[in-house]
Amino acid sequence: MPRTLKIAAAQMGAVHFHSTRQDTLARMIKLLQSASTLDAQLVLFPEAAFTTFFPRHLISDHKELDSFFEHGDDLAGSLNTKPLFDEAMKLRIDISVGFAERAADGNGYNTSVYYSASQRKVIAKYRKVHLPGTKEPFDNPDAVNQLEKRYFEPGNLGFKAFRAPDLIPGAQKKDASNVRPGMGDPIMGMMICNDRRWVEGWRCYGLQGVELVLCGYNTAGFAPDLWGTRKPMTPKEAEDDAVFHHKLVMQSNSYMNSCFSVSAAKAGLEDGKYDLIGGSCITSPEGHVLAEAKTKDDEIVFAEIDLEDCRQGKEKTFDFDRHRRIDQYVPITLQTGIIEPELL
Ligand code: CDT
Repeated sequence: MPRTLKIAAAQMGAVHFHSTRQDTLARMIKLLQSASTLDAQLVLFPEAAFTTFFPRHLISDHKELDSFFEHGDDLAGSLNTKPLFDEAMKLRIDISVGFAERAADGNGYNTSVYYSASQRKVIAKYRKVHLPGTKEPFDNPDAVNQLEKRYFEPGNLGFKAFRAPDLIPGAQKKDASNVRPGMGDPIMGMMICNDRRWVEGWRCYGLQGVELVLCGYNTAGFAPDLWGTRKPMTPKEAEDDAVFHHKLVMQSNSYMNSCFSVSAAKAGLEDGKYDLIGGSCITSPEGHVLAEAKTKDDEIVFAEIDLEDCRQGKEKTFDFDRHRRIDQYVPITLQTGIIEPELL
């Protein structure tokens, strides 16, 4: 039985250090409205969508730093962000959106939430596990910094898949007779930017039968102090490579976990000098790109997908239950860094 879903990535162009919250929010609402003209049921916004990607800046003033964070637990009810959720409710579109979270205990997290329009509430929350970059800025004053380890704690909510209700008519519920895999409400998982490069998170979701992975990102096009680039590399070559690697991980991990994925970039030239890649895309369980961004500006990337297409991979090539050999994977959870074999 087909289980179709109309999904969209809301790619955002540059958001500058001094862009106002109101302007950025207005752009997000406009994107949501244009996704609505395509009958999108779910729209994904980028990582840290409401502001510029502030971790590239060393900000020592507490008040200034805090202005980039959302406070309190109720994103859908907070003044800065509420209009986006109100619009989603009005248009009956589920949204997933990334933001900097200041938790009640004072810790910062790089977070995303999933808001169900039919439930009128946030039904799932994820905190970014893999924080790239450094705690201290580089000595080189021209370097692009990525101070996520300074501003955020590593996510502590795990990779917890969840079901999104009321998107698929006739989806099987808990109390149904004859319950079968692949007949219920869509199974989704969130990750944020750098997480997409790590197979472990994908596999955690794969092991929960994930059907759609949502990933917002801010990826520098040219940051030689951060990226392990081949040298010499022009900014254009580095950016092409960064887009290639982005799509590579979305396509290959979708394939290996028999799921769709949608990714949404914050792109473009921020503050006239920080270049972020575009490349927002939707990929299939066979690893194909179904739709992708053509610009580095505000743009909707849309596809109609059939979650039923996840079944053949989950039941054949990647039938985990029949083919995985966990006794042979021990180092994966016992070891972080590399331990080379002894020298000959
Ligand atoms: N935002 C984010 O996680 N960006 C990283 C840049 C990596 S820099 C070492 C990314 O993986 O795209």
